[in-house]
Amino acid sequence: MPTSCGTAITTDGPARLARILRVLTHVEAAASRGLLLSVLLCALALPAHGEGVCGDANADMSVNSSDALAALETGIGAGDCPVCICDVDQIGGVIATDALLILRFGVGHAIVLSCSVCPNPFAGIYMGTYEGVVTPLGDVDGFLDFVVDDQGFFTGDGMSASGQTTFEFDGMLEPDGSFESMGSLGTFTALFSGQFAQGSASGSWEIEGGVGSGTWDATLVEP
Ligand SMILES: [Ca+2]
Repeated sequence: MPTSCGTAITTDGPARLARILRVLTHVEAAASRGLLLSVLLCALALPAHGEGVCGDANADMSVNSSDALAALETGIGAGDCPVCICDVDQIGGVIATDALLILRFGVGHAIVLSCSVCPNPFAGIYMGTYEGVVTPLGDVDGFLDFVVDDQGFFTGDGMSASGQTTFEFDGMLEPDGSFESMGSLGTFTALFSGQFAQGSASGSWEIEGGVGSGTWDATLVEP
C-alpha cells in the first residue's frame, strides 16, 4: 500500500488496519477511499498530536487515528460519536470528511477543528423531594423541581405540602455533574450541594449557622 510516512506501523497496527479497511469498504467515493487509507496508514505510524475535546471521540484528551476511525464509523452508521465532537467542520454532520480532518490534525497538519457546543449531559426537567430538620420548625419535607439548561445552569424551587418551607436555589453544574450553590429556605440562607447522574440527582442542604440540614433527591422527568 502506498504511504509517504516512511516509518513502521505501530504494534496494534494490523488489527486497527483491518477495522479501517472494513470501514473503508463502505465509503462510496473511490478517491476519498484512497486518500483516507493513505492518511490512516500515516496515522498508524506517527505519534498522536494535539489535545482537546473537538475531535476527541474517545475522550482520552488526545486527537489521533482512533478518533478518526470513530468518526468514520459514525459516518456510516456504525458508531455513535456525537455531532458536537466529530462534526469538526460543522458541515453536513459527521461524515468521512470529518474523519480525514481529524486524522490530519492528529498527525500535526495545520488544521483548526471547529465543533459546536455539546449540550450539558444532565440538561432536563427534574422533580423530587426534600427532607430534613430546621430549628425551630422541626421536621420539614416537601417537593422540589428544577431545570438544567444546555449550558449546565440550573434553577429550581421547592415547597412543603403545607407551605411551611420554601426553597429557592440556582447555580452552575461542574463538568462531572456536581454542584454547590447558595440558596434560601424560607428566611434562611442555605447551602445546597448535589451530584447528578444519568437520569437522577441527589444531595444535601444546610442552613447557615447550623440551624437546619437535610437531603434531597430528584429524577429526570423530561430530557
Ligand atoms: Ca462535518
